[in-house]
Amino acid sequence: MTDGLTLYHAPPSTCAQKVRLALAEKGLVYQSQLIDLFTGGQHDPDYVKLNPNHVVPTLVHDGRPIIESALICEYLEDAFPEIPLMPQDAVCRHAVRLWTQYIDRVHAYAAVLTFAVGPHKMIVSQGQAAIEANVASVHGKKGQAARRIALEQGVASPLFGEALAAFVAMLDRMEDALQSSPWLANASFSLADTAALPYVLRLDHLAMTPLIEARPKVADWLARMAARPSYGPAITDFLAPPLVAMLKANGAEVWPEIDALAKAA
Ligand SMILES: N[C@@H](CCC(=O)N[C@@H](CS)C(=O)NCC(=O)O)C(=O)O
Repeated sequence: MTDGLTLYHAPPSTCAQKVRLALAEKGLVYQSQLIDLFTGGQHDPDYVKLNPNHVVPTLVHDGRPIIESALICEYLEDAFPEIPLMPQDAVCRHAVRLWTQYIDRVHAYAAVLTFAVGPHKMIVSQGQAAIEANVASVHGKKGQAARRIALEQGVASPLFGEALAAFVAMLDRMEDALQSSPWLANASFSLADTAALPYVLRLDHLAMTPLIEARPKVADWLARMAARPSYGPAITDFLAPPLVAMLKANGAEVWPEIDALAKAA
């Protein structure tokens, strides 16, 4: 039992999933503090003192806040090296970091991909006030503008096309890497794999599963990730089946448009 670890997170957040996977892989026990992103918990002044970027996750270790999901995972590796998620060799460590940095760039498209498809119908059906409230819940003008486009234009927006292209490129890069090794960065499982999983999973939850199935190495990797003991406590235990069903149903409705865009990407 590890005293002193508290994770401020949200169940479906990709960045939170990434950190929960690293915690579970390392067998670390933590206190869970859920932040409701839909009601603006990330803007609570007490939370902003921990994470001035108004986002989840934040890990607090013995009173010290640690932010940025990729860096939280590296911090866990430094502070709790007993079960390593980084290789020993410097070249291999660099290979892992190339992946985690790349996945951070893909993350920049995750909100547009999600909100143009998943909760899109629910929010739009509630009218303009609901759209405005959702846009206002995002921190920063750039993020707000992207959210507005995702909600007002959905999968028809060029921004959605850009986000989809980024995710398809990620799958292609993964398929390529997995030709020569069982895990993304090297022969051994690492923080590269825990970083990528939430984004592949997000595609599945948005009913874009055929994009994964078209890449057999990625599909096999995903099945192996889901079979690891970390998957239950980090992912399944935090997935609300009705939310996933809603995301999948809405994704399935727009799949023909998405399929056409992905083929053109
Ligand atoms: N670079 C940050 C990104 C964190 C991030 O974007 N978190 C999202 C959830 S995955 C969030 O808290 N969004 C709240 C909002 O947009 O208002 C990290 O890796 O921790």
